[in-house]
Amino acid sequence: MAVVGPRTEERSAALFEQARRLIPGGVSSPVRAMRSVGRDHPLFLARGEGGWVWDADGNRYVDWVLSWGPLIAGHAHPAVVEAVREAAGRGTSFGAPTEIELELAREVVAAVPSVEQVRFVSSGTEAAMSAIRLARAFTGRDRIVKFAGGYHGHADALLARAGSGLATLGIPSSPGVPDAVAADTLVAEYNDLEAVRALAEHHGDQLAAIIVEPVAGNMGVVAPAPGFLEGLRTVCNGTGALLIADEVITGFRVAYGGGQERFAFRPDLTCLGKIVGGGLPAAAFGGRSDIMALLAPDGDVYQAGTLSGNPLAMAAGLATLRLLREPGAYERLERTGAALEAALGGPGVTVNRVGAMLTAFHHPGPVRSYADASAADTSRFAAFHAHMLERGVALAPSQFEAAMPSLAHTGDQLELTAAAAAEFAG
Ligand code: KE4
Repeated sequence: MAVVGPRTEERSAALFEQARRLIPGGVSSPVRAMRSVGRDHPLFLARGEGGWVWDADGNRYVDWVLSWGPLIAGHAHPAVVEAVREAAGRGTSFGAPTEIELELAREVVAAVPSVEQVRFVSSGTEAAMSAIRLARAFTGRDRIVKFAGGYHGHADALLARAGSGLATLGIPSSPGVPDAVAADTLVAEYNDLEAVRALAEHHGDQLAAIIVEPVAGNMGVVAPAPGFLEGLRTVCNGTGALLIADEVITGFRVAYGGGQERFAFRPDLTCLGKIVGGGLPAAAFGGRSDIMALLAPDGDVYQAGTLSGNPLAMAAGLATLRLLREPGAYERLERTGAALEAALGGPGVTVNRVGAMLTAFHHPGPVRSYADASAADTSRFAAFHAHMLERGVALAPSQFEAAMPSLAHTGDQLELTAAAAAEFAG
């Protein structure tokens, strides 16, 4: 349906009024509410194709959100849609092992350097929650270290000073998390290796794991400082804690083998999500076989899921990874990422980019930590976001999220984005 006449959001607004009576905040995930960019209602989206998305009023946008990362092949890629359609015709779920699940497990183990065994779950939250439980069981310890502005899903243990929606909404830590649980979660500043060493000095023999995004994506994009990831590996070796790489965003995005391939470090456990499910609900955690062996039914660490390894999600994930294995895929992602970086850059803007994930901070720069990111001008970002929407460009509705270039984005879409951003800069 093409938009005729002036741009309107009437249908989104009407749908939102209905939704908020039935769904808290009218959304199934807080960041979608678009509150931090000063809007009184979110956009209801209706259809996507490649790098384009249409809202319920028929407005078309270049989509740099792409469902927060899974759609690295773009919306409704024919190969992905056909794979899902074909799988659905054989049944949507069995609650039993399937050959297609084994096929994706084989692909993940082959792709991610440190993963010797992998288990599928239905969300990144489940992946991170399960990896933490496994690390606590393996080490017999309780304390974990996460990083301020790091987001690993909404499991109790991982919500202390988290990023993404909590940073967006200014929620320091969620109510409802028992003090006893929060007490075992230690928080350091991303890229501050000395702070981690100090925590290890004090808590070393109680430390089960350090969980880190190889490239921070939930404070906005902040790259690991030289030596930071290797330094965490050394701290873990010294204390007996496990290093967990949360590659839910970076997995298959910054390299086919994720951040651990791009930055050449070796975690003990890895969380995957988003791209591995190709836009359907699938995620995974994996790593050293001696650790994964503790999982039921072989071991006693319980973790389960009705829809884990869902065949449709496996099909979408396999089709997406197949597209990423095509020659030139990562060169194309790099080119598109660089072009978007140039398009969004400008006076008073610092663009942090690693491959096909980037954030344009409305901040003079540099932005190398959560403290730096938190000093960004979120009001100016909100004005920029609104300006770009008006001109048909959809950015993540938060300064503390990442833009997600894909294989589907075109030169025309980049030019549209650059022209709209240049107009804002004036
Ligand atoms: P999910 O439970 O949302 O599938 O994954 C949680 C998660 C874990 N680890 C990392 C590094 C993540 O980025 C995420 C989820 N990312 C957010 C956006 N940055 C999802 C968007 C939302 O919460 O609606």
